[in-house]
Amino acid sequence: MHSFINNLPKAELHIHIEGSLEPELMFQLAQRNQIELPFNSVEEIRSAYNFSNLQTFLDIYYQGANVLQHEQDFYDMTMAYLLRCKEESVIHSELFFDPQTHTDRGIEIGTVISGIDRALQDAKTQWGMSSGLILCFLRHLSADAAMDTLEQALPYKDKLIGVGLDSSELGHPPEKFTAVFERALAEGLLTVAHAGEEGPADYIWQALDLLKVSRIDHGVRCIEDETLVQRLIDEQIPLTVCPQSNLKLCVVDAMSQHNILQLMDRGVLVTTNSDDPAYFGGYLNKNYTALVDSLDMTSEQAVQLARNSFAASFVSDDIKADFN
Ligand code: ES4
Ligand code: ZN
Repeated sequence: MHSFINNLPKAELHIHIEGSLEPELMFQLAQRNQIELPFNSVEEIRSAYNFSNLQTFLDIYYQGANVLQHEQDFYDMTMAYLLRCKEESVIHSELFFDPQTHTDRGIEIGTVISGIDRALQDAKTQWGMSSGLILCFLRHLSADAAMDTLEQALPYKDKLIGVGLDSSELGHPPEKFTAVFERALAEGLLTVAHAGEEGPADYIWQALDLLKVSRIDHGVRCIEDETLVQRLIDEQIPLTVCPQSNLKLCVVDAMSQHNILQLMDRGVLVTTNSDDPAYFGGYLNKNYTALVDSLDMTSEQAVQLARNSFAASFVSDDIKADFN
């Protein structure tokens, strides 16, 4: 079953590229750029990865991103992830990046986008892997800061497929970002948002109705609102679920209690994704095999998840037909 999953062609739709930065590369970049890390070894970094909720993770994740300084650093991080995709039969990926984590440290948005995009183009030419890039606004910062970030990114619009919303969910409802998402939509960008990870089902309603999102990232708390579940089914609104992330951030108490297969069996268009693989102990295949090991997922269900990943992707309909 594990090798079946490894060989199954898949798409990944919820991966924060800064969350793919492995401790080894983090250490290497810290030395290359003469950045002080509060850790003395790769082992020390790994042992700090024990989280009790989203915020305890975010604090350490933003700190890790400080080692990223130059275009080549963003390239190296992205290429490491893409090579992993190649090993795991991930043939299409839609990646998030957090520009404000870098621009707030004085790094040009163009440096960030160029480094990531150059790796994406190399993966396309070298092994035919397709991808898309989604700019995420940090929701713990202001709506004005998000609008300013969108404006800085517009000269690079041709390298983006959409915008998203991430970081600390509770206390930062989607409605805070209605104007900036309206602007992004007017610029021809698609929209997605993290909602219903730690936040209530109401944040999912807001993301759909105010931010006009095409997908919900996480969304597992939809289960608390039956009318909402019915809407997700009726409108086939995809959820990009991240099982291993939910376990590590204590969104679920045990993998055996995860609702992803229950939602899929009810007809919700769920997908499986890795979120921040360097921090949560595994890439995409690990997220599939965890469902086999803890939820007795069948090969038919694994195939359904893989099909869903292409159906929920932003590739054009004629390319989708090729994937099926
Ligand atoms: C994130 Cl798991 C998660 N949730 C919200 N924002 C994030 N940024 C990176 N990982
Ligand atoms: Zn996420």
